[in-house]
Amino acid sequence: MRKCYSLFQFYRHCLIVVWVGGYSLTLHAQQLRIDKIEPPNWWIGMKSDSLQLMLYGENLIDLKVTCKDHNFKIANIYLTQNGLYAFLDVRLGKKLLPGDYELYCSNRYGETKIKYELLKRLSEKGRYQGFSQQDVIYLITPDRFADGDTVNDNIMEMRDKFEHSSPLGRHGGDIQGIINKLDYLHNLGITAVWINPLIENNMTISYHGYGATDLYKIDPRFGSNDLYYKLVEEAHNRNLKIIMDHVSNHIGIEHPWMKNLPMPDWLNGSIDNHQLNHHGKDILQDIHGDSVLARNTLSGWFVSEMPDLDQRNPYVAKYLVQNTLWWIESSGIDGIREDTYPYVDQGYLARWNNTILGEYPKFNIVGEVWIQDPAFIAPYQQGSMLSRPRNSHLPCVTDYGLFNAFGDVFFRQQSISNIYKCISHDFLYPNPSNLLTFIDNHDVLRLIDVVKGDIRRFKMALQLLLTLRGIPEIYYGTEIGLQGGTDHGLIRADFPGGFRQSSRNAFERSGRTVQENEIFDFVQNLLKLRKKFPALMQGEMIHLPVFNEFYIYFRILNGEKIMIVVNNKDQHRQLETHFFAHHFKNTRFLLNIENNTQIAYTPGLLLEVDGFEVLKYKLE
Ligand SMILES: [Ca+2]
Ligand SMILES: [Ca+2]
Repeated sequence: MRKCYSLFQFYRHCLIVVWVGGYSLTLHAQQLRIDKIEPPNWWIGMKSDSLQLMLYGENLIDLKVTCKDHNFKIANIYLTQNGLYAFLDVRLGKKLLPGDYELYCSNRYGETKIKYELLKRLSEKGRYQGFSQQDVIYLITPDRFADGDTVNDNIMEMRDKFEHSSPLGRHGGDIQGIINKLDYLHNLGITAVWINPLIENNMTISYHGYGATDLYKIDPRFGSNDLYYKLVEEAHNRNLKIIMDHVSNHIGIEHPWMKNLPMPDWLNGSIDNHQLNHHGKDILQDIHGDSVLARNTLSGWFVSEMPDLDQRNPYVAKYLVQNTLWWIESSGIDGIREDTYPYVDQGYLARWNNTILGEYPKFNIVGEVWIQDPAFIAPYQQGSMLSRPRNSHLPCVTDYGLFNAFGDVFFRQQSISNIYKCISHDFLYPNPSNLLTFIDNHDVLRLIDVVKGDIRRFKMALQLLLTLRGIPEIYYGTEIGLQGGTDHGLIRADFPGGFRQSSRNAFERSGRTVQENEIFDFVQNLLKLRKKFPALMQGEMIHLPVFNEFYIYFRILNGEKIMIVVNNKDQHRQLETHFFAHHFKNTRFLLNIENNTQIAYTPGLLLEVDGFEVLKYKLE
């Protein structure tokens, strides 16, 4: 594996090991000690010349830090009262070169030297690419997708042991497992992979990754930082993009900060005295909303195991911004999915987005806004006239409005006009093309369970997802109709064949059931159709009001016009086309893009549509 690393990555790995060793000093009581610096390195030539280093140690009271190179200028030092942390404001001069910079630290408890590394930035080519409607995103819960390295299944000194039989236990999936399946994903037709958080979660019941205990380290159960960089490189080699799942809102309660908080206002509240969150997200936009309850959504702890960071503290904000830039620059990822977006201080997030997009203009960020009404989601998108603060700078939001409409149609079996109504609210969004659309994900019922096993409606839902506007996301396993359950641990079921405990290998045709192969082929073909007919991905969308449970819409791009007809009834029917005949001006025939058959167009054409069928015609 290691031989696949770039020389640069290998070189950097060696240096970090040496330097961490360089920090160690003989330990005596009441001695100055510096254990760790974050960020662990930085780069020459970033947009901003300011860098804030967080030093962890002991007896840092009255610490003085100097650097002989005046281009590495330490402009300010902030020391915390407990003597355990120091924040250095550094100004990086234009003449700085990549290399090691020696920082001389001293106070009444002693003196020590530490080294800090500034790296040369890598070429942007093929990195930080962003994601768009031209992509199809595949969402992976890494503990449950594939175990590529059984040696890391249990790490002795870490909480949360390997417990494959338990739905809430760790199942052993990891980064190597994902690398091993990149060819499978490429073959399926996926173009981007969003992976639930991979950073260290030394917590109990934290296989999901949302309780960070080290914001600069990949969890050893998943691999290492270097293996993550390799994943991004291997994905890029296959024209697959990588989207990182990021959390600004909270950390895990076992984070070392919790034993000695850097500052009293590092968190909203404390372990002993904090509010639990009432999750009232609508209140945040409601002009009649109760301000105390609104404050609770922003400052209450998401759950009691997840301390809420106070991003209004400028040191917390700077830490999080730099941490995010560090991961992007280190790895070359293409986008971020930002967790629990409405729960975070919005002023901070606007600056966070703006800084990231200023550094990486092609990058894309999607905020998880789990509210069902588009009127309450839209204000979070960049350029909204409704947002507070005025510009969020957030390009993309999760389309929980459409998700809810899908639920109305496919779970609650209501009229398909719910989807029409939802999409007709797109005028609220500054950019409806940059919505992340989905029917299932790691938090909600799997699609096969939504449609209660009805394959025709399962296929209908996927066809809508993959031909309506937006950036579609497919949850791992949905491409074979994987079943889940109502419980989180079951929704995030093992992909069959990803684990040594699996009784069959559904990554391969021979290991799939007849129905699974039927669904796999169906999804693969749909993804091929999107590539063959770009109008399906990025065309202008025109839709007609639903009548008699027919939903008809067009995707139009550069003269390519595709008509999609959805029959939301369990019966074969004829569709009269005369009332939208204006769409067939100059149309000679309708080409069925799925089976390549043609129908000659004549005014008053009747189209034959099977029960729960979705027809896709190119107008020629
Ligand atoms: Ca493993
Ligand atoms: Ca919060």
